[in-house]
Amino acid sequence: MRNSDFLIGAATAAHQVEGNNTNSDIWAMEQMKYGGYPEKSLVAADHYNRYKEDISLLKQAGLNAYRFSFEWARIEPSEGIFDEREMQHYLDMVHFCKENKIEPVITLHHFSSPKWLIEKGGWESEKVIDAFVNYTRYVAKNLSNEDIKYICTINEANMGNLISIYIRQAMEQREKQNEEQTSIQIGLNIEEMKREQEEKVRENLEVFGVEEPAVFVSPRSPKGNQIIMDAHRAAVDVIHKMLPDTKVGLSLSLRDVQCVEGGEERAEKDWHDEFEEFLPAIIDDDFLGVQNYTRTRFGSEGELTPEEGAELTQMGYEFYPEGLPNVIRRVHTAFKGDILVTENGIATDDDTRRVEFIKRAFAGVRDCINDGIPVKGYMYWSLLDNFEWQSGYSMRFGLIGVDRQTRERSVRPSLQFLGEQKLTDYRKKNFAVAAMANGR
Ligand code: GCO
Repeated sequence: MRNSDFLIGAATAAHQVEGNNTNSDIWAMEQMKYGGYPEKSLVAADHYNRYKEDISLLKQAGLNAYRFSFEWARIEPSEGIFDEREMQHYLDMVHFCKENKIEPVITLHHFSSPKWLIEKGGWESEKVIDAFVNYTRYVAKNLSNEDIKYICTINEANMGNLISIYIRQAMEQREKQNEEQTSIQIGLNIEEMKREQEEKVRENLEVFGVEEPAVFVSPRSPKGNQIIMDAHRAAVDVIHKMLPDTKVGLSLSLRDVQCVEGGEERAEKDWHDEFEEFLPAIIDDDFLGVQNYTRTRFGSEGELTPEEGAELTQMGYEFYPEGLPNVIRRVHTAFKGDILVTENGIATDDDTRRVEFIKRAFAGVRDCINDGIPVKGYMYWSLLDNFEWQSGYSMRFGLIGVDRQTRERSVRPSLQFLGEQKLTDYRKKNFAVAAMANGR
């Protein structure tokens, strides 16, 4: 593959960078006492107004792709009412990318949903399927003249499944600890927890009209998982019909699942929950968006913490860029379509560690391609420092820093470094040059 065909880019998500996403569920939760968001997104990185500056910086550094999301809550702020001006905003972004020879990789849903969708039962209700199809149809109609190469329907379709598993594991852990406490203490805790739970329910009813809002990033039931997969499949059909030249897929959050002796079964189960459960819904897709940040290891007692002395990122993840090629190889054994790395990155204040991370991850991607795996692009997470959901603005993932007060951009060396990455294997190239010099 020539380098010009390969997408090297960076990713963002609307709610995390645009600012003032006021009709969305996450915005509503940010304003709540029990919504789970200690910090509000507010004006975020003001990318809504500054996207030209940001895409220009990406271009200047030599990148050729930009993955960003359309915000459903802006495009359809009330059910069935589409806002043409907001649609035009995203078309303007697409045009700006194209004018600058940047390939836009569009995500239709990246975690945040319109608030009205949650009031109707959210991602646990079958109504979401028709609602998502209507939104997709409207967007596809508007994209019909744009020659879009890639559309990702749903970002991290497996997220709710993973959250429910992590919560279950945490509760088991807590139960174990509780057994060691006295019964009086347990009594007090339970009283307090009950009161808090009641207040929470009251607040949810007030804001969303339901006791437990089923937002995209809440724990998912098996039925909810099926609904997400059905919504994806229905959207794929719509896009294939309306935009026959566009490749369609979704993305999954995939850790590099490893095991030490005794952890085989648990590791298998974890990979099933992250990937295999979703395979039937994606097996015929044009591509899969792979999103990887680290590895995880399982032993006989369950998930292991990183080894003593291992380097950790701001997120507390083990610094492990080799996780990406490992995941790509594993995915490819079961999924034969194209692979796009739609997210891979590190939160750190030390940009030299970001450069090192990209260097090693990219080398791994290059090896996968040399081994014949159809990896079509690498998109670093993230172009900008942004709103990391419940961690607020404390995580710095950006190739470009954003001043919290002034929103001023500061380009980090890692942006340039990513723009300089080539697919050619340097060792092979040097060998070829040497061979030529020797007249062979
Ligand atoms: C996710 C989302 C992003 C995150 C990123 C860093 O993977 O959770 O796609 O919105 O910001 O992953 O945690």
